[in-house]
Amino acid sequence: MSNRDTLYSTPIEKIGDWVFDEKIAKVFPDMIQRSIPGYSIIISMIGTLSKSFVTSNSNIYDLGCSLGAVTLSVCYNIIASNCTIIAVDKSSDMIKNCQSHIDSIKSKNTIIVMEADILDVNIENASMVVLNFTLQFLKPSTRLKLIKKIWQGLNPCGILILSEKINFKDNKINELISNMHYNFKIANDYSTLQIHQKNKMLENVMFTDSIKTHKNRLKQAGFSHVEVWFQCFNFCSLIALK
Ligand code: GEK
Repeated sequence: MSNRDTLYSTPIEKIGDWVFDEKIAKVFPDMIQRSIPGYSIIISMIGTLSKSFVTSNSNIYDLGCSLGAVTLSVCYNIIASNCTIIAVDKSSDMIKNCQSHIDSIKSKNTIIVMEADILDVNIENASMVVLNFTLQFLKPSTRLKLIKKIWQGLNPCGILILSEKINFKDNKINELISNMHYNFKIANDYSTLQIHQKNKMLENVMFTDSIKTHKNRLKQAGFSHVEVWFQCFNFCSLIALK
């Protein structure tokens, strides 16, 4: 049972930057469900995609795995045999909790949980790589290099799934869709104060791109086929095929 996210519901005197620490790890499943429209659909569809794309004797990477939701979805759905799922996160609190989830399940495939910066991880023999709401937390100047590394580490016909919060160049649309997301969080029982304080904390930590920027970067890195397969408000998920 996930703990209810009541963080930042009282006024904070000095608002600092967002950190993926123990407090966040404890409430993470509830927080992400109530904050990202379509999160559970994306998680279950990644599992479905793994049935078609994961090949036997290959690696699957869950980059920025948090508590391992993608890893578990893939693990339960893979049809191929002798696969290794590598779940990576640089937050030690996320990794601790992720490891204990993984330890509590039975898997016919190998799962490696790794505390590391995804910029430092080798990608090799991969049939599927997932960046589920992680790229947005990387410095924009490092993103192309990471996507190129993923492209190089993917086997022919391999897939990258990239889910992100996005922005829109049209200011009117950007405001309208941001309001739709705000109303989604209000409907999910977050207060105006919580939303405001969290947004402030994320200001120097999360930088969104437009769909066009994502597509151009994926193409520049070498991906031949790139498309959005899911979008709800200012959240989307893309597939990129090698
Ligand atoms: C899910 N994918 O539940 N290296 C490794 N990890 C990083 C890095 C980095 N450079 N930067 C950020 N992270 C998950 C949700 S959450 C999304 C991903 C969110 C990690 C960070 O520690 C955090 O756990 C995760 O990326 C982002 O499907 O909270 O909106």
